[in-house]
Amino acid sequence: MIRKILHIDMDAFFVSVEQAINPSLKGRPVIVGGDPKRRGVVAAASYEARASGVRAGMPTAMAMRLCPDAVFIRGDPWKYSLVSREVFRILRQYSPLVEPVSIDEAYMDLCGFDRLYGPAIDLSQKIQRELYNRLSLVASFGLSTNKLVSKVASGYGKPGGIVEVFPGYEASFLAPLPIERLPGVGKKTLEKLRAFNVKTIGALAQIDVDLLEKTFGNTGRILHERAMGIDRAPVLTEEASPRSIGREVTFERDTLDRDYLEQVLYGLVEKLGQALRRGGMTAKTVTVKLRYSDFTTISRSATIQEPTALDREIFSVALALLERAYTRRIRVRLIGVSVSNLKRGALQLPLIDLEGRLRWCRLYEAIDRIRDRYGSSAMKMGRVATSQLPRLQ
Ligand code: TTP
Ligand code: MG
Repeated sequence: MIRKILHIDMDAFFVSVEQAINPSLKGRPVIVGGDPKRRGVVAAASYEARASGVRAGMPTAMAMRLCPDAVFIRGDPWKYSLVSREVFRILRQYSPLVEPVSIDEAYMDLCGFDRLYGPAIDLSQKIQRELYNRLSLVASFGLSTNKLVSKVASGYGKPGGIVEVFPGYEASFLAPLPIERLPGVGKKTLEKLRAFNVKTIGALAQIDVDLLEKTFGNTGRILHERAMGIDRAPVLTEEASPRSIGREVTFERDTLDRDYLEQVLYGLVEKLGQALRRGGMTAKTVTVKLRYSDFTTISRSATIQEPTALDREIFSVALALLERAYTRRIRVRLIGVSVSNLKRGALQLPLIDLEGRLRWCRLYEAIDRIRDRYGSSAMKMGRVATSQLPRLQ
């Protein structure tokens, strides 16, 4: 069976996100990177800035000299990773067979998709349009029988292109391209190949395999195959998300103290929020469980409109649920909270109210980092800061 593999790579990704949020930046030279005064480097440059020679990885100070008209923006990784997750969410609407490669790059296995969506090229156009309409982002697409050729093809079509290489034409598509365009060819290999006077992928494909094996060992054979446009690697999807995540605690002594229950609930929600963010997931349903001292157990659930990974949003629902669950005036022995209806992917955009939510995301991310480093007691939010809490699992 002939495979159909799509490679997607967003154009000038960090810059495009900034332009989506602030459309007045569109069409202008824009550089996203680290502080020039602190020896920061360029992370992304718009194609207009690239025309002046600006490239990713170059010192920001040098980029500003090359392109003095450029608008410079300090990068904000949180913002880009949120938008990235939204991109992946859109891709996964079409197929679960999505392999994320980097923040702005993915493979999709479209085998057998023509029955559902028609020719793969039409589907690519549809996805490209959707990314633009929903997120104001432009992506380039490469389509072929394998990952290697599709990746080269998407790069070939930048910016904004869709390039399809038909089955049987893999080697001839690659042949005229310079060897540095062949993915997986590192600096050292490049140097050695130059010493062989090999400049194009086609020239590499013509070198005797045994000679390549003698020079590069096992890599030689792989190199030869790749130069011929052969790549059997499958598209690897991420492991499936869990169905739910829960945290609960049984008190050493049963309690009637309502404030205390709220504080413990908050502590549990913090753990959930952190687990969600770590897994790159959001949740739509929150459930609170109470067990009374007579072992009767009651749980209450609610589903919210916007999926979330933010403690404060989960907590406001959990608190209302506690209200509904805590109806008897007898002691409580256990409290638990869980989230379900999980999805991999970012908080819902629209980009308009992105900023407010982003501020919270950044705050929680900073807290997650501090806790990763110093333990969970290193940082407590107001509600749980002062009281003695049981140890939470
Ligand atoms: P790339 O896909 O390599 O670059 P790009 O999306 O900016 O431009 P294009 O694909 O159109 O050529 O990288 C994706 C993002 O990753 C990029 O926008 C910024 C970030 N990045 C860095 O932070 N540092 C780097 O050195 C590179 C190459 C990228
Ligand atoms: Mg890109």
